[in-house]
Amino acid sequence: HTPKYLKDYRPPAYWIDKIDLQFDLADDQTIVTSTMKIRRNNDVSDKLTPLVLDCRDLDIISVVADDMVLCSADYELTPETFTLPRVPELFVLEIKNRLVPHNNTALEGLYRSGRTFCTQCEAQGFRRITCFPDRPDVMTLFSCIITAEKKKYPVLLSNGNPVASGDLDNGRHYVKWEDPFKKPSYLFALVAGDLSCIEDHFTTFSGKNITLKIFVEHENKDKCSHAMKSLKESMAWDEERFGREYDLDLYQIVAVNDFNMGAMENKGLNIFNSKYVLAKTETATDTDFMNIQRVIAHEYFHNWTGNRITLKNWFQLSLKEGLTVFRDQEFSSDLNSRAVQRISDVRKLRTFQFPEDAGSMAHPVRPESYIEMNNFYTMTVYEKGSEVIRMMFEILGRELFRKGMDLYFARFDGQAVTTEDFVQIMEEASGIDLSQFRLWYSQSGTPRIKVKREYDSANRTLTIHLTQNTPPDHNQSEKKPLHIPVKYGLVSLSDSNGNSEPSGNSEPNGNSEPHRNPEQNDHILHLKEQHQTFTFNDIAPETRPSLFREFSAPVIIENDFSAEDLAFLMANDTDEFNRWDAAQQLYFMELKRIIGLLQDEKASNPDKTYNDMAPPLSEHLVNAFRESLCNTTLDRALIAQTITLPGESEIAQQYDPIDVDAIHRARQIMKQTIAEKLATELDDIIDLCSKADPEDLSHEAMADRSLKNIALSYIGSLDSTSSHQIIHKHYINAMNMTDKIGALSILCNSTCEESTLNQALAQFHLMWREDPLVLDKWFTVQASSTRPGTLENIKALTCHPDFSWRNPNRVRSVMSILGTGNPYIFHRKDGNGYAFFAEKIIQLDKINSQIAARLAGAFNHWKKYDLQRRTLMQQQLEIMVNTPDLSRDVYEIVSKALS
Ligand code: HT7
Ligand code: ZN
Repeated sequence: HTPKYLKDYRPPAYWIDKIDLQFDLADDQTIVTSTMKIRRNNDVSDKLTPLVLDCRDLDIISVVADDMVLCSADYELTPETFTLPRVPELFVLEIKNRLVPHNNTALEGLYRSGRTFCTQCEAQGFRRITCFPDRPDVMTLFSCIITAEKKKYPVLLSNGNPVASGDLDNGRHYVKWEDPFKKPSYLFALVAGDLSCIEDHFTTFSGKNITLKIFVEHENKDKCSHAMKSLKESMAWDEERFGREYDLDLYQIVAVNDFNMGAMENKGLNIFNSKYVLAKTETATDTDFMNIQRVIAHEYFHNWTGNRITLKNWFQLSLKEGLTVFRDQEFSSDLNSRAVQRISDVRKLRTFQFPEDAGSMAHPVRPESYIEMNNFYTMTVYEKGSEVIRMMFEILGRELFRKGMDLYFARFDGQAVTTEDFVQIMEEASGIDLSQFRLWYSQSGTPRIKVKREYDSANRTLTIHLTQNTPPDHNQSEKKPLHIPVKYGLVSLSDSNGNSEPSGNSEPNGNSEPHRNPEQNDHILHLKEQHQTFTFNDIAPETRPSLFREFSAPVIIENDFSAEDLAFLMANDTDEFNRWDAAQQLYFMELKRIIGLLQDEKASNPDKTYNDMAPPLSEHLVNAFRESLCNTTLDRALIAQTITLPGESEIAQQYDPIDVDAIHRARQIMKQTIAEKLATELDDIIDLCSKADPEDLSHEAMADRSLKNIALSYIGSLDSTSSHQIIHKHYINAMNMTDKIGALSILCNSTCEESTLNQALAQFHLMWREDPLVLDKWFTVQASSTRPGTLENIKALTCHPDFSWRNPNRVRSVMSILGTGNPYIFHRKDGNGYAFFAEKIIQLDKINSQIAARLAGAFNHWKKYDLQRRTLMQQQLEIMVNTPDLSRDVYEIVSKALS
């Protein structure tokens, strides 16, 4: 399990100019024949340089070099490499090997999902198919002939264009595919099965007609229209916003049920987790519809940012992922509500990336080492990577950023490049110095920004002191100050546009002008030093600064606002994101106060449980909440976001040690008190928002449903039969999946009678047991419950006939929910949550180590808990790390957690 280091990167010793693949598929085995045109890279190799190809547990049948049959003594085969000690400068190598796809439970390489054959090659799955330099900087022309029994596998797909097809003996047939674009092996794909196809067309801006095809199981043919619509929207948007046109005549998407991640951008043949393709309002929620639009777009955008321009090595992963996430976020913002999109993206960043950046797996956006590459498809690479691109967008401004992107596409098309190449292009296009900014790629951790205000009433000046500090970690013991763009406005009742120019000094010594480039966006302060001061002149008293508007940098902001300041900003800030954020800060402030009261009471009465305590909620919070809830001028989707309390994991980040039970109880008290005090207002909102057509997917209809369901969750938090009856009635009357699963989830978290809940769950199961994606939801709502007995129920769910350890969606629907979505149950004080979880990780590791490693991340923050929990988690980590034959994937996560 030795690490690979960025500093050890060397260009490849040999190039593969062309590879012709043949797959002979059968139920019991697949024979792969690969014919490669190999050329020495004379820049780095000579005739003594051996040819080393990657492979993983391959069963080699024959090897032929330039028509010479080789015997096993002519080459060296280890579980991970195939080596020819001496090779000519140019030659042809043919390797034949045998695969058994139905035994491939890792879902990497060639495997079966139900009756369909499919592949997953990113990051290093191609080496499980055949011997090859399986690295992204080896770009090759691919052709692929697939042969299979025609009746069972009428559809045979690969990348590029079909160039030949026909019938063979014994009921078999073949299709030959050629991809005209050179690509790295991670973008290779093959699919064979009995699938339905939905077809449409898109005409590009130069008038090219592109055929669009989505392949699904026959019974899902009626669930593809939203995915197709999203694909056409993505193609139009990329032309409009980035000038990018599609380059093949055919774009194919295949949906499969067994998939380790969300989707894969293989050239011309995207393979998707069916969760991100299939939807109709009866079976999919509004969130599912939004996610499908986003993921379809993300994979489509990779055609330029990832496929045409790819990676020099895997350390550069954020070059394609951070940039493509930025592009998909902008797409969703342009097509839907920008403010709601930003809020949801920031929530994701704060809930998942911030803790990752403060834990044992913390790494820079461009990591310097890895043991298992699959472990580095992280929130940091994707989400923080996107924030880094977004900051460049803010610093350069829209036009210069676009100029930089145009130059990037023109300069690097067809090449494998680095994040450094990207930053250099942005500098070249804009003339802006990004030397300090580059630190965002190499330094891990979330910067904390302290804000202090001073108002001088005699001179009417407002001075803002900003101090940045990034805590040291195992990546760097000392952190340097970063270049942080602070988008701002000043909010007062007299100046409601929220804009004012800073004057005075930004330098710590106080004698130079603020950094301002005329080409740059207005209203940005550039924080570059550890401490900087900005002074604004002619400022009315009672003016509040609105800083980091639209969350202009991925930082933790510690400001000096009072509850009154926050309520003011919540009501008056012109920046919709910051209005929402003011509400979140107000909730945090109050939650912290209640948690403190609970802990104090417990300290003086150790026998009491938190459930017996109920400190009162402050009046100002209820009032601010009422104002947001009843603001008839606001977008209802924004109201829904504003009245959503921070989750328990987000609250936990503010504590060391984390008091799981106090956090749970404080949030519960807040929810119940609001529900009691604002019952009438909540009821009115529920009525008002219940009128949307259940099939309507407009922003307004979705907004109504989101507000109704969050309002219902407040009602459902009350411990009264009448409130449970209201929720149950909504469950019964629900006419789409958003409302159905919304109500069922509230019931699962309520104190309603066991029989009411069981009846609802049984009815739901009976109705949907044939639909795997809906059944996942049934598992999820139960695993998310905080009712007593949930852990025992989760254990039972993993033994349910519909549960399978071989299906990642099903595993996630129970286990990921327990490990990351249900801290109150996972962190049960008796340690049973930990013991169960570790035992299942060890078992799952043998089936699918990638998914097992993801689950193991639930232990990454064990050092932040009380001594008893810490000890119990450490014990489980030690059991896991000492398990014989542990995979590289799980080993990396667990050993790093323990170190
Ligand atoms: N680029 C894709 C990554 C991916 C992946 C990585 C490891 C193992 C399985 C995988 N499936 C897909 C997804 C994306 O970011 O678009
Ligand atoms: Zn991606």
